[in-house]
Amino acid sequence: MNASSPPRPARTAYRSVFISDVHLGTRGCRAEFLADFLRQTSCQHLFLVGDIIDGWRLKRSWFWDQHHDEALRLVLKAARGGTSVVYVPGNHDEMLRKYITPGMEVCGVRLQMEAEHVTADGKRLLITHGDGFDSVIRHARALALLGDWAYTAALTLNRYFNMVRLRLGYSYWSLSAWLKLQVKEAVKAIDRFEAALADDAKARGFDGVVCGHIHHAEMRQVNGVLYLNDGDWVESCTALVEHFDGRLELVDWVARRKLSMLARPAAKLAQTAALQTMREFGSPPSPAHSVAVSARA
Ligand SMILES: [Mn+2]
Repeated sequence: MNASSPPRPARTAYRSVFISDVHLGTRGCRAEFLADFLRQTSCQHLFLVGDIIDGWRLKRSWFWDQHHDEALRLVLKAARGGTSVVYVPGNHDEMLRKYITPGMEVCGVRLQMEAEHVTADGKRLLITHGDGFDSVIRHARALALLGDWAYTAALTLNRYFNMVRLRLGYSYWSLSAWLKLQVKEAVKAIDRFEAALADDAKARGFDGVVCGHIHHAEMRQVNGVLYLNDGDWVESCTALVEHFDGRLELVDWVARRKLSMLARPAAKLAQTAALQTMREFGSPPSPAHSVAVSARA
């Protein structure tokens, strides 16, 4: 046994993998989990369903570390290794849309405005990011994602808020009732988004639609077609996969690998410390980061 190379974990092979809303280039991106997923997965078809790279327009908040490098490197490695990789841009990487020409390919990755995929059991799927149907959502998305914890926090806040209101002579105003209404509206907005995409796919003769954009993984029949949302790698870490018999499945990588969304990667913390040191003492970055950068190619 070679002591220098650790044992490779067995890879799970799928016919197809669909991921979107990775938002590489932002702090919110869980690139370390995506890299872990990509390392342990192999597929014939990889679809990048938009919002993969973010921050083009917001240079000031651009964030990139070795995990972001690694995730991108693994995608390109898959393309080199024979996986058919198709990149359908979303609204956060829409600058790519301007450059798309028919048959365009960059580093083995095909760029397309939309894509089509036929599953092993013959289902014809339309692949699109989904931001074209934004008008039915408006500002509801963020509220839909308002979890229980935020709700509890809001209730506590509401108590203090009303103490101040009463002191100033105003009447009691229920934040919780307002929030409940907003969440209800947000859920309705997601329904509208799903229906709009499903109806469009149906009208164009598809059996289903694969999308992202709303960071809400879902797999269900909507108005007679399959609505498949592959989720995101920011708020959850999910992918849509197709098995070799055409069966579709949503993979929750955090649940499957028993990871914690609250944990920040050690390497990232180490790098932050290194940058801090650099700023204070003018010393070079940590060797770990230099290796990641030089391996970029
Ligand atoms: Mn989007």
